[in-house]
Amino acid sequence: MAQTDLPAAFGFLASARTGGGRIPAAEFTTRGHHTPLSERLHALTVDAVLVRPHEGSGGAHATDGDTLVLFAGEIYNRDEIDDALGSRGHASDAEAVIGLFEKYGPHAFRLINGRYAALLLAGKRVLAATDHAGSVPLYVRPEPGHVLAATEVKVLAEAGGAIRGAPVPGTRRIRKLPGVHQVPAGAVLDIRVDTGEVTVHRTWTPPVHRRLVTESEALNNVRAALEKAVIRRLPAGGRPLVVLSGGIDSSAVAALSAGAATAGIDTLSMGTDVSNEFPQARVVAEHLESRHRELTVGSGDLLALLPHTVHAAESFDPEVIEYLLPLTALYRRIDGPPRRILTGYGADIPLGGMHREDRLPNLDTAVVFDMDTFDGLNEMSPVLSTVAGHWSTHPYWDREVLELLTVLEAGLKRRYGRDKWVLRAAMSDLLPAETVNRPKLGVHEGSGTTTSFSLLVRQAGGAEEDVPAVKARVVQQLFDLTVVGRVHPDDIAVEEIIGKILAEGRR
Ligand code: AMP
Ligand code: PCX
Ligand code: MG
Repeated sequence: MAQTDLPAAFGFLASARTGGGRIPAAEFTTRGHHTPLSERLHALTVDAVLVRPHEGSGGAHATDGDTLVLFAGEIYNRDEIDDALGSRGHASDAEAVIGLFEKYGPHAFRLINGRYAALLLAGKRVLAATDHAGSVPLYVRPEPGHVLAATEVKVLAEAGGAIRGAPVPGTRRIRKLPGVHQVPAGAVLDIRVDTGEVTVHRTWTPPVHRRLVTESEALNNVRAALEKAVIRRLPAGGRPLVVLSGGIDSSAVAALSAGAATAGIDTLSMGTDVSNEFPQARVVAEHLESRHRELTVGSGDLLALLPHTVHAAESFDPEVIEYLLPLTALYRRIDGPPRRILTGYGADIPLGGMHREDRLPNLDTAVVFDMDTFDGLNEMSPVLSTVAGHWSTHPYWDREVLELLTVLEAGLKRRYGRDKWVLRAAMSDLLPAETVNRPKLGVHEGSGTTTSFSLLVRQAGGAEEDVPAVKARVVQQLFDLTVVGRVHPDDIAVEEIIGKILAEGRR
């Protein structure tokens, strides 16, 4: 658990070199104070910039002898780690990583349940590590003698002049950015700085087995694990903000937060002029006595944020961008001091919540597929909210909760004609019956995002059957412009891009 309300750092850029090499300008989407750092280790020169929510320099990096750690994000199982290391007290997460590395070497990263990206430099090696979900994206550009790493790929695009280099098996190259690779979810890239050679170690993989357990065991375990995950994510003293759609996923997080946060909780719901789920969210807010706010965004204003969403998530999956667009709008309008935000994001992936039919084999196929394909989508990237200075965290993708939910047999996920049955049953005593029982729309549906984006394409002259393909081209172009080309998202008109794509299609 973080010592303060927010992680010590939201992101970083680092350069490690044996000889010369330049560090690019640190132009992050993430808002925060930039703290420069320069260290000479035995064999490496390290220059870095940490992006931090507060002024100051403590907590996000740690040094011990010839080892340096840069750490963005937070660890949720500090209690277990401190026990294993025999340390108690107020060391930072970065220091905990150093302690683990001294005892376990690169296996250290198998032991962490967190939301983080970390860089560990020791000897001639750079270890670039992500959490199990890759929820804080991390990118590297390894070249002989010089390794660059950053939590936003646009920062590495800034470096320019890269050589394509050899492919690194087990990592993904980034579109139009030669030499740049994304660290996979649940992985450590072990990079030799002198040669630029990379070895990939997996530290987590989605479980593929399933467990048959009784109803009561399943729901007790789900309740306990989710409660623990929520508690570990609450601010030390102040009020958490729960982004609440009124569906079971976020309502469960709100209920468990309200039960544990001594100062009470705030809830926030967004809708558009086209569609909202305000009444459903209000039922929950009233039940939990949260300080509740509703936020209406015009659908034109919402669509104008498409470039900002791609720019923050650095993703060009058209469906993911539709999910993230309303959240982008929401986060950007949370004014005031930096907040710790809890979401219900990701519950539908291990629970097969998006799957709307009764057959269990198909449900488990959908879960397997989604658990195999989330990597690289960046749908849980903190940048979506750190762009406005806030830290988001997703309890359903806590490593323990995720594992538990994934391995439950499909018949506990869909039961008695109900989707996400085990979660609904686990939460039935804390929420109104109508909330527990109501099938929920996805965020993109509840807010009318999908419809509005489709309408925009149709109004520009796109044919109905071309809408999905045009959307895919639009987000890809937005990626090329804002991430690769570093055009500011405010300077992009989505209608113009759609118009060009349709004109190209007609040629
Ligand atoms: P969903 O899977 O549709 O529930 O969306 C993922 C998460 O995003 C939810 O669990 C909420 O935390 C958040 N969210 C979705 N829609 C809204 C909304 N209309 N207002 C506030 N938060 C939302
Ligand atoms: N969601 C889902 C996740 C979206 C699907 N992502 C994936 N398959 N990798 C969730 O919250 O679980 C909605 C709106 O539903 C976002
Ligand atoms: Mg959901």
